[in-house]
Amino acid sequence: MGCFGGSIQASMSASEVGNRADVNLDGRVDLHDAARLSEKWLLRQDLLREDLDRNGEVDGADIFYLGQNWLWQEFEQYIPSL
Ligand SMILES: [Ca+2]
Ligand SMILES: [Ca+2]
Repeated sequence: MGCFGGSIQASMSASEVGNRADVNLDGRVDLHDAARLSEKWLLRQDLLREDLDRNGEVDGADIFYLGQNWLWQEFEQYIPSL
């Protein structure tokens, strides 16, 4: 448990399963997540999923984080052999 253990922030730690950039929790980082960020663009509020770097605002740093994780997938796609 980190410094936020037992608090509401504990559920938003960097060690959570998956990828923070996967805002809609569908197992990949793509345009759907970018759309979620655009809906909350420049919104200042604590504990927003779209605030990827957890600085209290949905801003350019979050777009940068999304870009670094672009096309991430939770599971490898099944590619059948020929
Ligand atoms: Ca997603
Ligand atoms: Ca942010």
